[in-house]
Parts: sequence; C-alpha cells; structure tokens
Amino acid sequence: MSNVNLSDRIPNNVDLANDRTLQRALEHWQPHFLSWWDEMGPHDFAERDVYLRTAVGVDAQGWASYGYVRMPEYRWGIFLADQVPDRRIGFGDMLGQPVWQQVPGEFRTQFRRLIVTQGDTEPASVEQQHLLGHTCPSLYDLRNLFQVNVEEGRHLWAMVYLLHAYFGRDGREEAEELLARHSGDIDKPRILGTFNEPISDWLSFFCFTYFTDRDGKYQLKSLAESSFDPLARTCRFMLTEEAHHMFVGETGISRVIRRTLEVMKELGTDDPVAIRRAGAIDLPLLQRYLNFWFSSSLDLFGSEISSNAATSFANGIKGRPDEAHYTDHIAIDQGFELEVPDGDVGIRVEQVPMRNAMNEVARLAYAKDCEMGLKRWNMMIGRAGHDFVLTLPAVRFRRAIGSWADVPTAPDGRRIGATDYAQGIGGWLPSTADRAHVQSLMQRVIEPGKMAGWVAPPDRGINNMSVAYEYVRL
Ligand code: BYC
Ligand code: FE
Ligand code: FE
Repeated sequence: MSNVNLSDRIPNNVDLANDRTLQRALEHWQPHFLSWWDEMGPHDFAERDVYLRTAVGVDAQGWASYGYVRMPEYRWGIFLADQVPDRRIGFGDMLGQPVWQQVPGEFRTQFRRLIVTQGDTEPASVEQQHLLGHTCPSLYDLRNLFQVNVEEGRHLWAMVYLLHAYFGRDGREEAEELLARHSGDIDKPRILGTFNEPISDWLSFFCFTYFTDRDGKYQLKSLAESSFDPLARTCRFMLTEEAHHMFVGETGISRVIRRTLEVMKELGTDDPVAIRRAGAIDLPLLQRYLNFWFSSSLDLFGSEISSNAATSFANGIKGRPDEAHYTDHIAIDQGFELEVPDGDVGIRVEQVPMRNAMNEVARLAYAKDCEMGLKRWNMMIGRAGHDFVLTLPAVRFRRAIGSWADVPTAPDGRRIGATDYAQGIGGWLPSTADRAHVQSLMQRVIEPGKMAGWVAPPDRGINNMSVAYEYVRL
C-alpha cells in the first residue's frame, strides 16, 4: 500500500489503475496543470537540474528520495497516508461513529468549498513566487524555493484528486478553476487575501514560509481530523511536506538576523542607516515585515464568530488542530470568552458558544506556535548583547476579516483613533524605503557555497550534503 510506482503516468498509492474513469479524468487535467506550471511556475528554470526530494511512499522511514530533477519532470502524484483501521469520528455530534469513505450528500457543498479553498492556496503560492529564482541569495536557497514550489504543486494535486474522485462533474469544473484563478489577478484573483499579496523579495518569501505556510499547517491539522477519511489521509501526508516549508522560513529569518548581528558587531552600531549602507537588513525593518505577514496570515483563519465553523465542527467536517489534545470533543455546552470592540475605543468580553469560536481557537493555537521562532531569534539578539526585542503584533492588529476588521489598533492591541492609526501605520508596516532597500539587496548569487551579503550561510546543507553542494545546475 505504502509504495508508489513512480513510472506510472500519475504516481499514486490510491490504486488509480483500477479506476479507469477517474484515471482518464486526471490524465485529462494533467496537461492543463503542466501548462499552468510552464506559464505560472518558476520563471526560466525549466531546463535546469535541481536537487529535489520526491515522495516515493508515505511511511515515516522512506517517503523521500533525493536526486537531480528538472522541475517539469517532477513526479507530482497522489499520496494518502495509510488508512487507520476502524477509524472513528473524533468530534462533533457524530462522535464515535465510523468515518466516511464517501462524502455524505448533505455535506457535499461544505466539503467542496473547504477543499476548493485549500486547493486554491497551493498554486497561488507558486504564482506569488514566480520570479524569485532570479534573485536567489545562494544555490542552496534557490533549491529550497523550488522544493517548496514543487510540493505546493503536489498539494494542488492532492485537492484535485479529491475533487475528481468524490465530486463528479462539479469537482472536475472546480479543478479547472483552480488553474484559472491567479494570484493578484484583478478579474479572477485567488480566494483568500494573503495569496494575492506579491512576494517579490526573499525576505517576504522567508516571512511567508514562516507565517503563511504555518497557517497551512494549522488548517491541514484541522482537516486531518475530518470524518471524510480520504480528506484526512491526504492532509496527514501533506503535513509531512509542510514541515520543510516552515523550516525554510524559520532558518531563513534566523540567517538574516545572524548576518545583521555580524554587521552590527563589525560596525559597532545599531544605526539602521549604517546597517543598510553595509548591505544588511536592520532589525526594525525585519519587525515591520513580521507585522505585515503575521497580521495578513491571521485573517486566513476566518471570522472569530463563525456559524460556518460551528456547522463544520458539529457535522464532523473540520475539527480543531490537534483535536486529541482536548478532553471534550463535543464542545456543545462550553463557552469562549472573546474580546470584541465596544463603542469607539472600548473592548468588551463576549461569551460565544465554543463551536462558533473554532476559527479563533485555531488562530490562537497558531499564534502561539508563531511565538516559538521569535523566542529563538530574541535569544540570538540578546546573546549578541543587544536589547532589541522582536515581537508579534496583537492578533487584532490590522485585521481585514472578523470582529476586528478595520478597527484601528496599535501593534500592542490598544484601540486607537483613526487619525492615530493613519499616522502610525506607515511606521508599523514596511515603508516604500524599506521595500526599496530590500529590493536593492536582491542580487543573485549562484556560485556554489557563496551567500548574498544580507544573509548568513545555513548551518548545514540538504540531505547531509555540504552547503557548497551544487544544488541547482545552472
Ligand atoms: N480572505 O465564517 P467565516 C496553505 C471568507 S494556507 C478572503 O469567517 P469560515 C498554504 C470565507 O471564505 C491554508 N475571504 O469563515 C500556505 C467566507 O466566505 P463565504 C489554507 C475570507 O467559513 C502557504 C467568509 O469570509 N487552507 O495551505 O469559517 C503556501 C466568512 O467566513 C478570508 C484553508 O483555508 C480571507 N482571509 O472560513 C501554500 C482551509 N477568510 O463562504 C499553501 C480551508 C474568510 O461567506 N478553508 N473568508 O463566501 C477554510 O477552512 C475556511 O474557508 C476558512 C474560514 C479557514 C478560510
Ligand atoms: Fe501546501
Ligand atoms: Fe507549504
């Protein structure tokens, strides 16, 4: 079951060869995917050999194989984590009943919407990163970008498989639409806000993989609890790939900080102007990038009070991340204390039925996870003898979705007047000058082992190879 035949036209562990109709439908979609990749995927590197890992099975030991691959020849396939025998519904009104191998008709619309929303983010991120290869700070980083890109492409395959296999004609139509919407397109944008933001520099890429891929982790954890077993199994396997994406973000930001600290030491100053002149990224600039990407990613969890979330939980469609960590999986007579805006400047606590607050429960678990990197980064800064502290803004800062949408708050969560907000926001988010500085650093470095001047080398290479390995043959 676990092993996958990579010579199949569509590698899979779902016995595709024995479902000719489904196989034909996916083989019909495959060339559409490939021409989308050709047009919207990494610009200009189609002919290059890239040292990539490819999924070859789904067991913990040997799921990945490493080797040189040209990206258009990457073996995108369909991999579901192994079925858990006698798996039972883990939450909601049907707790304890057997999970579903088919989508119950009454929940079809909700499932389709969730799968389409999830599926939409995957190709969106590839589109956002379309041009980054041209300005890579090293071959090591270039390879990591492409690894993330091919795996997001595979995540699209994961959702398209579900749409084709379980949603008939509308599923096939949705699969086409996943290739027709485009990030930032005025007429046909991607569904969720963050996935229409440009990622035109590598600092944004590191922030995106730290914050936005981590939203992916939490959403996938929620969907991995689903009673619709094929969805749960797909998401469980996707989570194993997601870990590397967040690694790229966390180590990327760490390396930026390490380099900045070196420059601060060499110059004997923390003056941003001097640091910029020396070709590095000052910590206040980094803070503004963190503010931007964290607040944008928080919106991806939806509204604090959501009847959609309550219905999904009640019906066993979408659980909480790490549902097993809770004791009460029905959550029918629990409440959640939510801080909401009150009048012009106040805040009051509102009692919300727990099920309606499930988006917020997931968001808070996510925010806590985001703190871990900041702790590590602040330790580095402290150890270098500086008292600068990076912080995450409050979860209600700069929100565009939910109870705090368009409510002016300072990064520390204080409510402020609209004028103060308008005056402050320029200093809380990356300014035009910040972006121009970062952009000016984006000079491509492609000599094996060499790094751009704004980022320190990684501690180690990929798959036990040295940092100086030729990760992409140009
Ligand atoms: N932008 O009751 P509400 C990843 C919509 S990232 C625009 O508040 P609900 C990845 C919402 O659709 C993980 N619209 O929320 C990372 C709804 O619209 P309708 C992606 C938004 O229903 C990096 C309305 O507002 N996975 O994998 O609980 C690289 C009110 O809905 C936004 C998922 O999102 C927004 N930010 O939905 C690559 C999981 N937020 O129906 C990949 C699947 C909400 O009224 N999706 N809306 O027209 C879901 O679970 C849910 O759709 C949401 C929240 C989490 C988005
Ligand atoms: Fe993904
Ligand atoms: Fe990801």
